[in-house]
Amino acid sequence: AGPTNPQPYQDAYSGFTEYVLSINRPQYPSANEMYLKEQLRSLIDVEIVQRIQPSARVIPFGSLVNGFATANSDLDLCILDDSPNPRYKIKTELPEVLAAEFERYGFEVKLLTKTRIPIIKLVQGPTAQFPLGLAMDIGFENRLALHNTRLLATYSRIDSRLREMVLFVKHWAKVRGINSSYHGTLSSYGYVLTILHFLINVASPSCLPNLQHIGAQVPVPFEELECEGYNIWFFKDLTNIPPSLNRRSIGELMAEYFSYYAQFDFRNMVISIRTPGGLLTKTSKGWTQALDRVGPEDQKVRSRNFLCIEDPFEITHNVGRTVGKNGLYDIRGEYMRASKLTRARDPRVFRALCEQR
Ligand code: 3AT
Ligand code: MG
Repeated sequence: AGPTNPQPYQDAYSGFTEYVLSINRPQYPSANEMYLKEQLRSLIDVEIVQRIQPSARVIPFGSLVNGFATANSDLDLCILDDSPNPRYKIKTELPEVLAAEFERYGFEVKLLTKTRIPIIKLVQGPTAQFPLGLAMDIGFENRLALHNTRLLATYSRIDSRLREMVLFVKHWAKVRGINSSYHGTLSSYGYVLTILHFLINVASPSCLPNLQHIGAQVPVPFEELECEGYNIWFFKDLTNIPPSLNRRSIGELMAEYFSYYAQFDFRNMVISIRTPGGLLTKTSKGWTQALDRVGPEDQKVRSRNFLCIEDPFEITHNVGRTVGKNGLYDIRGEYMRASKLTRARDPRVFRALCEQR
């Protein structure tokens, strides 16, 4: 069953809600696109990966599964292997073997080994099925990503306003040039966490419960409790979650979201959706300076702490670590601009919100 939101929302921001939905509607992926992407995943799984490494499997994660996909969004895949003696070692040997194999299949291939986990980036040129081409990210043994995908998917099933806010913020951040972890700003995943913090802790009454804090801790199997040493438990019984008392429109929530982050204390605070209240200080996390560590290939990996968003499970990981000083300046600037434009409540003014920068 999809999300249920009982009554129509209050309508003070109806013009802005209409604008948000008019931006989102053309971006909803069609059922056909989702079907074709699943077929491609299956082909990669069965024909390519399992032929090379029979014990491996290819699992989708990210927006394709969490409900936040847009038309033409990339395909995030994860390769897992539970075998105690696999043909190729999954993190050190398999990536190279597979990269060569994907090239034989005509994909444009880039293998990244200096990242936290090895990643293969595949690009397929325009085809009849994907006229705009298709980008894929394939990670190896990225198990925590499967769990955070599930957490996001569960939140998106509780309240349909979350998905609309995510699609709009993703679009806004893309056209305003602040949605690229490769260029010193924030990934879509980071933006989703900012929205979750807002809906759980800031909106009043709150729109979403904190799934990592509600519900009796009834005995659950170990796989639901821990992954790679991190606590991954969250409340999954959606039938026991009452609808939110917050009936604000999508437009009003969006306006509140922008104004909250326009004033947010990025200098001192850490966004933490697992924590009651949703905030921690940088000092309490020890996230006060840039941290250099040595990566898997002896290269220096820099984690900056200008903008801090704690991963809901991997709590030592700052999802915003890619954001540099200029990136934070741009992101803050865009939040302030958005807040000002939406406050005008005049379509001639707020239409500028998603103008290409
Ligand atoms: P797009 O439609 O691709 O923009 P998306 O929802 O697929 O949005 P991302 O591509 O940013 O989101 O991320 C896909 C998944 O990858 C989400 C999360 O499981 C993982 N991920 C992305 N960025 C990070 C990060 N900085 N830290 C940890 N996990 C991340
Ligand atoms: Mg993605």
